[in-house]
Amino acid sequence: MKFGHFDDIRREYVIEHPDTPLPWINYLGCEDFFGLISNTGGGYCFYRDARLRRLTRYRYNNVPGDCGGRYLYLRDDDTGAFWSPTWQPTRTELEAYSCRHGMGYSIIASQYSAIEASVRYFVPLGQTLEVWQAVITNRRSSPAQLSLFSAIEFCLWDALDDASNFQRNFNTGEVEVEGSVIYHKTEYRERRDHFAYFACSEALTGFDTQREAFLGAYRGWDRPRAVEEGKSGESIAHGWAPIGSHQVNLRLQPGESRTVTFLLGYQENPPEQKFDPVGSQTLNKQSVHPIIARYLQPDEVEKAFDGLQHYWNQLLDAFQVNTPDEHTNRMVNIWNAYQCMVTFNLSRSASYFESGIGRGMGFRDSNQDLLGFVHMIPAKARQRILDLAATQLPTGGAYHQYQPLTKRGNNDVGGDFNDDPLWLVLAVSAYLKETGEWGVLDERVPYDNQPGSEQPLYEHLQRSLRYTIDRLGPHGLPLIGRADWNDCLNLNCFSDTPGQSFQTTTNREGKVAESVFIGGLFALAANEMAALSSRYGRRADADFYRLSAQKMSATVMEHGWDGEWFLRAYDALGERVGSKDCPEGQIFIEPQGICVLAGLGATDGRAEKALASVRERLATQHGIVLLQPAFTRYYLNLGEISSYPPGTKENASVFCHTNPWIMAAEASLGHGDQAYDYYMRINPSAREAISAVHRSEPYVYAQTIAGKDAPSFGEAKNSWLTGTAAWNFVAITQWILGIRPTLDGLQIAPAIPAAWQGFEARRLYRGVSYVIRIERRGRGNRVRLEVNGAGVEGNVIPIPAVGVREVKVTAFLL
Ligand code: BGC
Ligand code: IFM
Repeated sequence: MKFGHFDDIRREYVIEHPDTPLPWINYLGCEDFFGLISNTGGGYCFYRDARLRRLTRYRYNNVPGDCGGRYLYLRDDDTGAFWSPTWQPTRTELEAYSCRHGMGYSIIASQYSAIEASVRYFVPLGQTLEVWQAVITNRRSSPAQLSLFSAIEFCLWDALDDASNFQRNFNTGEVEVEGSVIYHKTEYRERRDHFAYFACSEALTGFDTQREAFLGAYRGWDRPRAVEEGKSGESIAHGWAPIGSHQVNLRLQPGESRTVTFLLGYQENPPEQKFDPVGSQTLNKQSVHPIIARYLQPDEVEKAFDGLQHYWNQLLDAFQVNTPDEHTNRMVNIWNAYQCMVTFNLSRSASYFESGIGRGMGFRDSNQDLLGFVHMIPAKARQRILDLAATQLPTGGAYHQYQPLTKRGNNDVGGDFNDDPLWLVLAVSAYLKETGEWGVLDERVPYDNQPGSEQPLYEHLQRSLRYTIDRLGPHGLPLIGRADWNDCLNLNCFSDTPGQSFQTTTNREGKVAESVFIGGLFALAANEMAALSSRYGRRADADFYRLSAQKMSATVMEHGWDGEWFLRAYDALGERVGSKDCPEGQIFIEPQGICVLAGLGATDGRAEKALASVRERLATQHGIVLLQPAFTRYYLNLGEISSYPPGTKENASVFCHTNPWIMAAEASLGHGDQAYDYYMRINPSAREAISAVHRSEPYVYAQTIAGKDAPSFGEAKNSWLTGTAAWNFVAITQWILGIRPTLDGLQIAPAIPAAWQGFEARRLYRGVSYVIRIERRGRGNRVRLEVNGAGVEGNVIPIPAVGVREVKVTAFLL
């Protein structure tokens, strides 16, 4: 069953039923002001930091679900009937409903009692406000007398405190109302720093700012007293729960439309004002008057909307393909790239699964996310790299997370995730392959943000690799530390309290756990570093890293091979993890993907064998599960991974982030059909037809799909903020379609399905527009390139200065 359809021309997903299995959301904003918006108007917004500058309140575990958002109510003043044009919160059965989620905007339209309403929500570029533009049309044959009410609930800024510190917070709330603008000024006495405003384009019939006055005691958002009675309470909040609600009367003739605009914004005062202890307590309202006046004008709203569309078109146009498959096209051209940008903006902070108060920016996550957006925003990717490197520790290790507002590393979840530093090497390598901007390696960056500790980025990368080399275990494999990519594989834990075991890193008998996965990752990163070093004029370093990669590869082949696949690890007692000898968890996906990608087993058939084992043991119709057999009980020596029920999360779900490693590995061996088959199994658009099973949004990837051991096999969870976005983009564009940036130019090495005769792509690369046409001519394992009509040796297009390059590729593929 489907709940909507894709509109690829408008780059939108159109939801046709409000009661989707889960709220299907979108993101507003792409700079400093962000909003999450569901298909029924739910969600919240914040300025930069979802925890510390939360404008509106949202209750994750609310009943009914997804209640709290950007609400409008229409009331027929002749009959007293009222409804919500976004369906929530009244959930009145509508005559028509659609929600168009687009690139940075959502439009929710509906009809009830022959009154049509369409509300467009977006954040203008360069502004810290969201626009809700409502167009109300009377489709009746008689005049309609309507009241339109708005309603939002303010959050008292720090979302964690807001949800817990009631003894204080029930006293602090303050507002001001001036004309059609409601100001939220809680905290202003103390900080004189920031405030929020909620403006309306019309003269008001009434307003409310105190929640209980608007709702009525013991009522919910579905039946506010003010709406039921058609009369606002003119309430001014003193403490308790400040809200913003406008009431506007509309008399519409048959066929007549009216546009009513609301602005919900954030304003920050200049530093002089906030740090002056005896400064004025007067709200700096005049600072936002011009902004409000501007965006209440429909032509300004239109201009801003056009600007937003132009911004997204430009980003997405950096890479467009036309393949024989519509699911591939729309994911590559639109949604996968869009999701990569959302992970750039939000990291893992705020989604319908991440509360916005829990997590900062992950070191590992942000480095990997970069692989998916570097081609769209190279300059911002560069800054991200420098920010990340500045949190690196002098040992080469990393804080696992840092705070977006301060850009400082934090120890909230502890450290010692021993894979962390290696991802920085892969991120920088991806940046250099994309841009060729070698100057970045000379940038002086501090360690742990400590002034005076600055060293060139190149040295940071060296320390990243050194970190692994300095931490090898009994088999010569890298020590895993607290965990590697798999946060829940906690092998150094022998606490006797199962619930706490993953927090300890003690080991017994002098043995410490080792990770085969980090071995593979190190080989991959060290080879990348060797390539960077030699082009950077450091020949001796290049030799060292090449040798280090070879040594590590040999160690993995000797101690990390289990006969039919790569082992996962050795636990702290030196026992094999991910081996045929284990009672459960005999094979894990991660080392199969990363080791093959690092070139391990390429010449002796072991890479082929490892991938064949994945096919036989891990692949399912809903994707490749993380391990088999799933853990059916808790294992003290494995930690959190075995705390999950079988088939969920790290315990044998289809952990989507890892699937593209296998796709890329298959493609690297020339197995186009197999790589593409895996790609399609988790492609959200291809799964749209089974939305009742998949349940999450069909336009973005989710972190997991329940594995075959789970009762809900096939159900996706934790959509949007996941490394799955970046890695799938890499797998399809660089490995299957084979358009791969390298240090020497764009390489064309497709591994496409046998049924495809070819495809076309447009790729902006180092300022040059490439128009690439690939045609399959026969079997083999090579391509012939013609660039602007002239034949070129090999499969890498030499880098020209500027211009347009027509590239004809004749492919002879397996
Ligand atoms: C979760 C893991 C997740 C990790 C992220 C853990 O608490 O259970 O699934 O990967 O947090 O850091
Ligand atoms: O690798 C991690 C990631 O950093 C956070 N989410 C889960 C992944 C696997 O544990």
